[in-house]
Order: sequence, then structure tokens, then C-alpha cells
Amino acid sequence: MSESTRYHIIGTAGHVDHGKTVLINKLTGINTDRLKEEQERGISIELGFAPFKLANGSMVGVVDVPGHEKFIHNMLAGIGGIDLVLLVIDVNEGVMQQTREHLQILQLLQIPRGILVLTKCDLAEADWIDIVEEEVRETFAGTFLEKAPCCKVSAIQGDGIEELQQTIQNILGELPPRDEDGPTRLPIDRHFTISGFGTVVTGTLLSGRIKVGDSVEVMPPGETVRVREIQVHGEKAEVARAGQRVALNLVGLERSDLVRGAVVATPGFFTMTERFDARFNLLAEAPRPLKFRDPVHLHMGTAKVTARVVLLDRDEMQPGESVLAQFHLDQPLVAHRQDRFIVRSYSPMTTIGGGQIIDPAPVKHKRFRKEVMQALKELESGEGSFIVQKLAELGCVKLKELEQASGLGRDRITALLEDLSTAEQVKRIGDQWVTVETARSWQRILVESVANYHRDHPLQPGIPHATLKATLPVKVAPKAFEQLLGDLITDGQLAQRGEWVAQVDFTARPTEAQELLLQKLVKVYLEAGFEAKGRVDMLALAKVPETQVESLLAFLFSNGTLIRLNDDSLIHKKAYQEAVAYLKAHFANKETLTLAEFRDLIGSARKQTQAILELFDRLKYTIRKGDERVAWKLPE
Ligand SMILES: Nc1nc2c(ncn2[C@@H]2O[C@H](COP(=O)(O)OP(=O)(O)OP(=O)(O)O)[C@@H](O)[C@H]2O)c(=O)[nH]1
Ligand SMILES: [Mg+2]
Repeated sequence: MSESTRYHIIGTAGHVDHGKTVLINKLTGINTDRLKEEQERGISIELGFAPFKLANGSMVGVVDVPGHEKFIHNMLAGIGGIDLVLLVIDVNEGVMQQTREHLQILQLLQIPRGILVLTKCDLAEADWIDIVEEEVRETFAGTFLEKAPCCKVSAIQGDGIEELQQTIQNILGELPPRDEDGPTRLPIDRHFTISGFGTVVTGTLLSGRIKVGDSVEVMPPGETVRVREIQVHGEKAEVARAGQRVALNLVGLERSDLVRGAVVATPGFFTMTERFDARFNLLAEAPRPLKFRDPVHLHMGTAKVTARVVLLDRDEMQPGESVLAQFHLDQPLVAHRQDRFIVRSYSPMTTIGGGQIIDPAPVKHKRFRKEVMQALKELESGEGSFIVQKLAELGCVKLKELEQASGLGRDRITALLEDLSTAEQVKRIGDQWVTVETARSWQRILVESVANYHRDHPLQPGIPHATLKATLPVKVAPKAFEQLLGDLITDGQLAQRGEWVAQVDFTARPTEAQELLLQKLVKVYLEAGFEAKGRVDMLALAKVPETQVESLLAFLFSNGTLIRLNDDSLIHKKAYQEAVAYLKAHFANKETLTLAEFRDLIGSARKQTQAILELFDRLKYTIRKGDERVAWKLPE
């Protein structure tokens, strides 16, 4: 199959026994009722899968669902990712209970397109078929299938099958291709072990692509594993692409770790959550109101969990109402903003509603709070999420840049950023804005960089600020960097040591060989007295290896043995203390001090004397007045 081949997934839907599986057999040549029990009872139980090729070369994967109400959970696991549904109706029976329930589910999941298929037309008179078509049209008025094409077929005799194929091709041709460049996401609908081969999982690849050898994350449990082999529509392949039915052989995954509903994903992209905020619609057909914290069954992708509905602004919601609510799940699942889900009543199990996720990882909200509801509305309206997305793309930006990038006015953006900050989605650092996620990832970089620096420079008390800042993207402004770092220090994750940043429990420890070199260095500095020495002198005088001189000097500087006069010149602490003593003694008797006077006191060269006096100025011991200095804040 060439790179340009398009892939789509279509699904069946409809009441039990209305002819879905036989129709798919006719279209694909494959009987998807594989189980002995399915064949004996003549009904589908599990999901069935079959590929076929359209006349134009496009590949279609069919997910055939069971119609029986007892197996609706299986239907829900298969229907989520489809591009097009074939809603199958036995023309002799017309619209039945699961025809309606499936229609509700398809509506709630916002399946994009559909075809009405009237089956078993070989058993009905033409007039009757017309009457049923009219009835079906009435039932579907106002739904996404209102204007859907209607195909009349006999799967047994083959009438209408070609026309159905053509209709499928036409509709799929109008759909945009799947997002292959997006994150990998494959909700697992089956998994099994083949002896000597390991664990195999199957599912529909909703977005992204997977190559043999890739690392993928299976969540839950949240383990990263390697893809050993791929099959696409039953054939071995090197790459699986969005829109394909895929089987993956995964290395290092125990079958016992797996649950149906787990997702194979790009490592680190999605979050597992036990709580999310959503727009939730209770169907007008729901038999009773839903109360605060009522338990429900929640279906999302191939996952099924029990959840409690935390109504945020009321104690009870009526059938037909739409609310913003928080769902508390009894098990973690992968959730993403804008994912859709179905809710069924706890008992008896019927579909009562569905919704769309607004925030997959919110805090627990206080109920009946105007600002909570307002923030959720903003998030839902899309502008907020747009801002978050933009920020995630741009890294960190000033308000002005965000204004340009979003096309929204300053007032609107400011209000949005305020709400998004309250919702802990974005954050202000210095005078730049970032997403909370980006800020966290940068802080992880900082923490890692400090650890790496310690590893590479065990003698150094820590990483210099400028070096640490350079590990972040250039666009992070100094103020923003200071704040990210400051928060880590306040949190106790890193420590500030003079001009270095270090791990909280880090102490520099020289090796024996380094200890010897340090002694040599100290000796040279002691002997030099007031004469400042730098890197180059040390290479020559103490014969310290070029690669080590920097870190050895930094070590002596950081523990106070050496005092820095300027960029490269250092003197020993002893000489410095002597100089301070001379300074204090001098000012005990005199008001002013000239360079020449101080040079005579310490008996050093003019250049050195000047360097020491300039240090005193910087330390505010003295202050310069023309050619003279006067005492300012002399040390105790
Ligand atoms: N005469 C006739 N019989 C059909 C046709 N399509 C299906 N049938 C019969 O209808 C019965 C049910 O067909 P299936 O395809 O298993 O129905 P289904 O919709 O898949 O059923 P579930 O998966 O259990 O919901 C079988 O006995 C088929 O032989 C058709 O076009 N003409
Ligand atoms: Mg079937």
C-alpha cells in the first residue's frame, strides 16, 4: 500500500438481528462473528473487524458491533473512533429500541457522517419499503442522519450492495484525512497472549503513526514498552497510520497489566485522570432526574468505568438539561480535552446522556461558586483553550506578543489569562506568560541541569547562574528564569550558594589528587601576598593541569580561601584580612586615603593596590572622592 493510500474506519449500528454482520460479510468477504457462541446463537457478542478496499483504492476498516442491548458496552468500545456509520435497519421491522439507543449514542459521540441501510429488502414489497423509509426519515429528523443517504439492500441476494459501496466511497472522499502527525493514540479493544510471542493488543489508531521499534506508553498502567511487530488489517507492516486497524506485539508488557480501555500513546503526551470537568447533557428521554453524586457508568474510547457526577451549580438535573459538571471516576483512564463520552444509568443500564471533556485534570471544585462556573465556561468557549494552546506553541510570551498571535483584544486576553491562572493552566513568570505545563518542564530541566553539572564538576559548589539559564530556551527572559529558579529554591528543590545554584544536599569533595593540587595553589597564593594571581599564573607557577584550574580556583573561592579582586585576579584570604586591617588602622587616625598612601602601607605594586581599593569600594567600605577615598561602612 502506498503512502498516499487513504484509510478510514466505518462502523455498523442498529438493532439486534437487523443484518449488520451479514451485510459486512457481503462487503468484505469476512464473517466477523468468529466466536462459537456467536455462530451458535446467531447473534454478535464481541466487536468484529474486517477490512476492504474501495474501487478508488482507499482502504476501509469495518468495526461491526453487536446490536443486542446486553452487549451495548462492546458496541460503545468500538464506535468511538469511526468516520462513518452504517445504521442498519431491517426493513421488515423498522425502527426498534436499539436503533434509537444507537442513534442517541452516535449523536452524543458526534460521529461525523452516516448512511441509512435498509436491509433484507428481498423479503419486502416495494411499497412497504417506501413506507418504512418514510418512517425512518421521520425518526431521524433533526439528527445528524436527517439528510443521510438511504441505501436499500439485500445482503443475501446482493441487491443494492454496489450502490452502497459507491455511497461509502463518496462520503469518505469528502472527509479530511486523519491526523498522522498528531500524538499516537490507540485505545485497546482486544488483547491476548500468543505463546512464545508475548502480548498483542489491537485497536483503531485514532491519530499519529507507530513504527516497528518505537517506544509507546500503555496507560494504564503507564508503562513505556517497545513495539516488536505491527499488523495492519491482519498483514505484517513496518508502520501503522491513523485510521488503520492495528495489532501491536509489545515487548515487556504483562497481559495482567492490561485492561480493555487502556490506550497506546506517545510517551508523556496524555494524562491519566480520575477526575475531569465536562459539559454533560442528560437526554430528554432519560427516565428520571440525575442527582448530585449519583453513580453512573461512563464509557470513553474503549474504556468503561464507574463514575459519580458532581453537579457544580445544582443538586439535581432534569432530563433534557445540559450542565457543567465534574466526574469522579473509580479508576484512572486517559482523557484529553474535547474527548467525548457516554453515560449510562447505573441500574438498569440504559444510555442517559453524554458529554465532552473541558478539563482532563482539574482540581476538586467548590460547589455553587460563581467564579468556578465562569472559569469553566471560558475554558469551554474555546478562547481560553486557544490561548493555552498558543502559549504551549510559543513557549513564553509577553502580553503584547500574545495579543498579536491570538488576534484577541488586550482586555479580553487579560481577563482570560486571569481565569486561566485561577484554573492553574497558565502562569506569569517575570513579565512573560507560559502554560503551567511548560513552566513545569522548564523547572525539570533546571533541576536536571544542576544534577548533571554536579556530576561533571564535582569540585564546583554548583552551577553558575548564567550557565544554568543557558539550559533553557533563549526566549526565557532573565526575570522569568529568576522566578522559575526562585520557586524551586522556595520549594526546597534547589539551593542558592553564593553565586551558584546547587542541589540542597550537595557538598563539593575534592579527590586526594585534587587535594594535593589545592595545597599547591594555596601555597602559591599565600606566598604571593597582596599580589593578585589568576588562572594563567596558576598554570605557570603551580603547574596545575589546564583542565582543572578553573574548578580548583572556583572551589577555593567558594569556600572563602581566596578572595576575588576582579574577573580573573584572586588573593588569599590572609592577605585580604591584612589589607582590611591596614585600612581600618589608617582611618582610625585619618579622614582620607590616597592610592599612594595605601600602596606604602601594604607595600605592593600600584596596579594591585588599586584593585584592592576598588574591591573596598564595591564592598562599600570606602567611597571615592576625586583622587581620595573616605571611610563609608568599615567592617567590624
Ligand atoms: N433474507 C435476508 N436475510 C438476511 C439479510 N441480512 C441478514 N439476514 C438474516 O438476518 C439474520 C441476522 O443477521 P445478522 O447479520 O447476524 O444480524 P446482526 O445485525 O449482525 O445481529 P447482531 O449482531 O446480533 O445485532 C440472519 O439470520 C441473516 O441470515 C438479507 O438481506 N436478507
Ligand atoms: Mg452481528
